[in-house]
Amino acid sequence: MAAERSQWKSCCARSLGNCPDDKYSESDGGAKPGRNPTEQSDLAISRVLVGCERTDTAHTPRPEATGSVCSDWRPGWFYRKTQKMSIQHESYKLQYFDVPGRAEHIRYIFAYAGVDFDDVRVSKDQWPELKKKTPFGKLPVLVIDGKDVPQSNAIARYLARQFGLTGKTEWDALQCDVLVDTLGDLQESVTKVMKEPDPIKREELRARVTKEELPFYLSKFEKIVKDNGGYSVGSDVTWSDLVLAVLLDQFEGMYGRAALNIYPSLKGLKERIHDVPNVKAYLEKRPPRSPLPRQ
Ligand SMILES: N[C@@H](CCC(=O)N[C@@H](CS)C(=O)NCC(=O)O)C(=O)O
Repeated sequence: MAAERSQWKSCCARSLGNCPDDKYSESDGGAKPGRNPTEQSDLAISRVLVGCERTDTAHTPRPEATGSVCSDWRPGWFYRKTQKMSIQHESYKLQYFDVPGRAEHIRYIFAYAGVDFDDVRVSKDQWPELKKKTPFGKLPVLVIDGKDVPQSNAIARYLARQFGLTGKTEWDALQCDVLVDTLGDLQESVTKVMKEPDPIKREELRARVTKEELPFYLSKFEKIVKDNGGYSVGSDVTWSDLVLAVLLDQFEGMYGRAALNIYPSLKGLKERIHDVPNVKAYLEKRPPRSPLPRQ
């Protein structure tokens, strides 16, 4: 039941409000003082289920679906409307250091989906105490309704499923995982360069990554995104687009804004993601970087 509910939550979030066919407003159900959370969820869900439904989404249509299709779906709905749903379902506190590192894609997923989360940036001084309380002594940890969840990509994948960002089919979801893991391989090489303490070795590493690994991976990603008409998977935004946007942003930070000119599809994807109002708002309020605590 829980899985079914969350699936519907994502699906419905896309079509809630802003939809010309949606005859139901926020006040028809959902969060109200005096209602317990379960009642709120059920009311919220049943409200949207009878509202408007997309049939071209990643989500299996409910068996009793009436076939009511929203006449004017636009990507913008998704990130604007999930916020309301999330308030009625889960509370999120993301604990990580004040750097992009292994949490930036999680922050992008929240931002893109328009879901509120507590973006806790743990300082060097706070870390030793907090470390003892984390499940495996590492961050990020996402606290979901009071429960600690470690592992960045497990967290990101879970949220992507919750917010309908894993594509239309299981195959799409698999492709997202493949791309995210491949981006992780590239990220690891880039991180190695940044972490190398010996300046001579760092330059050697940097030269190798710049000349070999980055062009190897980026040209492949460029082709994939070009072939998919601007998306890394399928024909809609998925969490792998968001992970890619984070990495491309980092790439531009390292090599300058012109560096992406030879990868026009990747550049376009990154710019589109960064132009999404919720992502833009997150980027504008994102605090400046501070160093990672020593490990
Ligand atoms: N596989 C884990 C790795 C987590 C990890 O290595 N976290 C580092 C920061 S990127 C950390 O917590 N370092 C501090 C420490 O180990 O004390 C994930 O992806 O979440």
